[in-house]
Amino acid sequence: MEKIKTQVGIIGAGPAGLTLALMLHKAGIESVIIENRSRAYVEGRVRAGLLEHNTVEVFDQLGVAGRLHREGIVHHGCTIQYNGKTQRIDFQKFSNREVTIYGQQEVVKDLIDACLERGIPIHFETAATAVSEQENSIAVSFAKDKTGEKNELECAFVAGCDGFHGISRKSLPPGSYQEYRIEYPFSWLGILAYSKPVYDELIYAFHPNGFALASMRSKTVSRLYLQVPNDDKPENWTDEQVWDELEKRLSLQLDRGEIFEKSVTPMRSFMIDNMQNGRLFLAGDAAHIVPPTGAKGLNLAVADVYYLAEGLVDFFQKNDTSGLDNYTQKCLRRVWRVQDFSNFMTNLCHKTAENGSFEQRLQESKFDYLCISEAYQKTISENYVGLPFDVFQVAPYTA
Ligand code: FAS
Ligand code: PHB
Repeated sequence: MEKIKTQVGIIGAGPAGLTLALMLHKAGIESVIIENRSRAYVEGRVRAGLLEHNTVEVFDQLGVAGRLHREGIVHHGCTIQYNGKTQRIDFQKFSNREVTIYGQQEVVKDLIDACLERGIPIHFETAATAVSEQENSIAVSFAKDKTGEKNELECAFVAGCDGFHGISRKSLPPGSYQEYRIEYPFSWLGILAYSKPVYDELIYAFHPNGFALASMRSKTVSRLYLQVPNDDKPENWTDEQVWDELEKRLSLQLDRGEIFEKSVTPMRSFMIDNMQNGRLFLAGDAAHIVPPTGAKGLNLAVADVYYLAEGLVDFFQKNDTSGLDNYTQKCLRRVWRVQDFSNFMTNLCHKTAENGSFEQRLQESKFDYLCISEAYQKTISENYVGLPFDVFQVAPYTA
């Protein structure tokens, strides 16, 4: 049996776990990351693509944003389109903050490189199997190979950054949290293509056939999505059908390059209202999932670990537990805000009711108001680019 000791054990080498390890390292706090997939697998997983202003600032402070600034694409606005009519949301005018287009797999590569360069151990292909509180510590049991040999990581604290399907949320005591969940009646068919984006900024488009999103990864690679039924599969769509439907919904002629990645992602809102127990703290998708319409999943994971790192540093440097005691409360105010914004953007842009129905006409009226109201545009702008971390420091609203 292998026994490792460290100050903070981190389960998961996704954006949450990797960013937390680097934040702790910056404060001289040791951590060890346990990751059940291979390095190649986690670096190759195609997922998010948009970084909020806060996230880029965090990566700047960690000294891991060099390639991001060289290869990322800064956007000062986006377009929301309804049945072909467009309204630009001007981030510069309303928020004076920006977003950066930079694929999650590139983020993960940069963070893993930085962790390894700085001597932070990452155990790949190592599955955490259980978390158990000890008298003055907490332990993560892990399986390193198929022998099923029981190994242990003993720590002062564990960060459960193991995503929606990980073991951390399941390690919280039954009844210690309430679940909130919306399963949307549609999914996203996403493609990556060697295709020059024929638009400068992202386009979120409602069309009677359904939603489409035009994004990008570089000046030669496009990232595009279509709303599809939940039981749809990538193999149900030829490349030509994908391009035809995208052009119809976006009212655009696209550069029909080679499609090299096609996948279907279900849409859900999920969260729990307690993100900690004893020495275990959850962060990122382990505690919440948002529909990607608001481009928030990765960014919310970074916000969680920003607050968790603050609490852990205060503990180790000043023996002050207040940040850890209030961790859930601090995270949840932002989680609720992000859940609401992601749900709002999803309902604003997706086909959720029959054309001509009362619901669809109300949706159309929202877009009509968006076109005439700078207040509405500012609301979308400040949520989309990401509210500053300290904005929630004021006492929370209590009914
Ligand atoms: P992650 O899921 O990224 O990382 C968790 C890690 O823990 C994984 O590497 C996993 O292998 C590991 N793990 C799990 N169980 C373990 C165990 N028992 N032991 C050890 N390791 C374990 N967000 C957006 O903002 N925009 C998007 O367009 C978008 N598209 C998405 C598409 C898909 C298909 C998915 C699944 C998610 C998408 N997301 C998107 C959300 C996504 O980006 C997440 O929010 C982000 O990866 C969250 O990061 P983490 O919390 O670190 O979780
Ligand atoms: C992406 O580029 O993958 C992306 C951008 C914005 C979103 C969702 C996905 O809202």
